[in-house]
Amino acid sequence: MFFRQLFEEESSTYTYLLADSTWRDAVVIDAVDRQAESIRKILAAEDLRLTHILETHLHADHISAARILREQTGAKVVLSREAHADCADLTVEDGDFVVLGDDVIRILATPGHTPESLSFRWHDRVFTGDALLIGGCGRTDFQGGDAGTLYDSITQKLFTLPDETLVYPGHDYKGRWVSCIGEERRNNPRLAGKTREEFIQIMANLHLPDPKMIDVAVAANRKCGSHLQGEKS
Ligand SMILES: N[C@@H](CCC(=O)N[C@@H](CS)C(=O)NCC(=O)O)C(=O)O
Ligand SMILES: [Fe+2]
Repeated sequence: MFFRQLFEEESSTYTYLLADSTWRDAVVIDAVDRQAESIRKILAAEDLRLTHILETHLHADHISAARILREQTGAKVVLSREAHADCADLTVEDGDFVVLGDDVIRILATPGHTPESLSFRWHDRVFTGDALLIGGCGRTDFQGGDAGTLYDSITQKLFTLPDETLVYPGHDYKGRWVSCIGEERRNNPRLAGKTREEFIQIMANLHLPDPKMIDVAVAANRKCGSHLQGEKS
């Protein structure tokens, strides 16, 4: 088992590289365009073959490296069916899986931050995108977000995983890298001891500024992100 967590500073995004050490097959989750070259270098240095490029959702705060990595490696871009993005090579829904070497990555539909938000479960860990963050959760005030739906996703799909399941989020803005389900279920201030109605109230009163890149990022990510330099869009 090979695992690497990368951090992209401008958008505070985590990218994950997972691989099967026997077969040398790899997948990447939420790759940022600015990091395409570092990802390619890691793959080469570790002698890994990228088979799938997974996106937890259509990001509003950065442009995906999915398209660049597909052009360089031939890997398949995987998005939720709910993304309605023609650029995807493979669309998935709740209960589907992606094969990685001898194992599978389970797809959990966790809508709410956006309708197409997915989480990915692999071995002892779950990659929650912007559904569940460490001590928080994704906002629900744009891109078709819905707080009640997010509450249901987190409490019914994520908090029902074993307590010791490691939680690897899509972002962290305070330097935290990993949590676990038990910790979030007991202590996440947005969710612990909160009813669905209380959660909806909390989410309605965050009043966060829009991400700086929202207009350009969502449009680009509908097309799987940036092209290699010099190619036409
Ligand atoms: N300041 C950041 C804001 C990023 C942002 O709003 N991120 C979304 C995820 S796409 C979120 O849910 N953030 C949760 C939070 O800030 O608590 C930017 O401009 O990019
Ligand atoms: Fe997001």
